[in-house]
Amino acid sequence: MTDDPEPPPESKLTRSKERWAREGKFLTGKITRPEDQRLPPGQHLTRDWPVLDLGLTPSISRERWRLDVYGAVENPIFWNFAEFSAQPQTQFLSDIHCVTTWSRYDNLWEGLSTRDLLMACRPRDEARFVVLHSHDGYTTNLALEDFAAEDALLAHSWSGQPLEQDHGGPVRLVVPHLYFWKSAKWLQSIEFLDKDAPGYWEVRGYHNRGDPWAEQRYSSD
Ligand SMILES: Nc1nc2c(c(=O)[nH]1)N[C@H]1C(S)=C(S)[C@@H](COP(=O)(O)O)O[C@H]1N2
Ligand SMILES: [Mo]
Repeated sequence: MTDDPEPPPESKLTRSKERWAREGKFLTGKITRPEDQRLPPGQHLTRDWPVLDLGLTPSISRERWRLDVYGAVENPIFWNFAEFSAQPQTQFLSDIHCVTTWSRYDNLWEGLSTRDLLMACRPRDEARFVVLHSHDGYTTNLALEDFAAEDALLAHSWSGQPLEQDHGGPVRLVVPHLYFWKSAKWLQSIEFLDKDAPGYWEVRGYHNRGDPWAEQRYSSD
């Protein structure tokens, strides 16, 4: 008989990670993208990058910008831009799919992955949903497992340059596997909740989840 190796000491973080793994928190397996297909149904490809928003374009410098992470988390966060930039940096290359039918391939984003953010704020057991709050008053909601998708991030740069104000700078969310309205620009705060709380477009007829591969455009879809 061989001795079993000593298990590593239990920490709060490893317990959270185990629980997330058990519950499939980080799995986006419900997205059904066919392997040979890159353009979702009903979309067309564009090479430029349209600007879409409520038309308010808040002007927030990196010096004034703060990120507030609160609600059902063990460790609430309040970072300025320097503290945010001191977190682990990740680059992702991903496609944009907007519900208004344009898609744009190969966007190079850089920032803090949502998984690293989750390691820092540690959602409590009851946390199941996330609401993003933006400086223009915009909100959008996500299930925790969609927020935690492996290629989702809080982006401060695009194509190696600081994210332009028109596109949500200093910092926006990017959740590539859902329609782009879920990717909140001018990010101000992130709220963790035990219950879902539909956001700006979700209460105005857009689908609650917005999977482009299932064409979840409107609440009737
Ligand atoms: N704060 C904020 N974020 C937002 C919006 C908005 O109006 N305000 N519009 C959403 C919509 S509908 C889309 S399609 C994308 C557009 O992002 P872009 O202007 O960088 O293409 O931002 C999303 N995020
Ligand atoms: Mo949109």
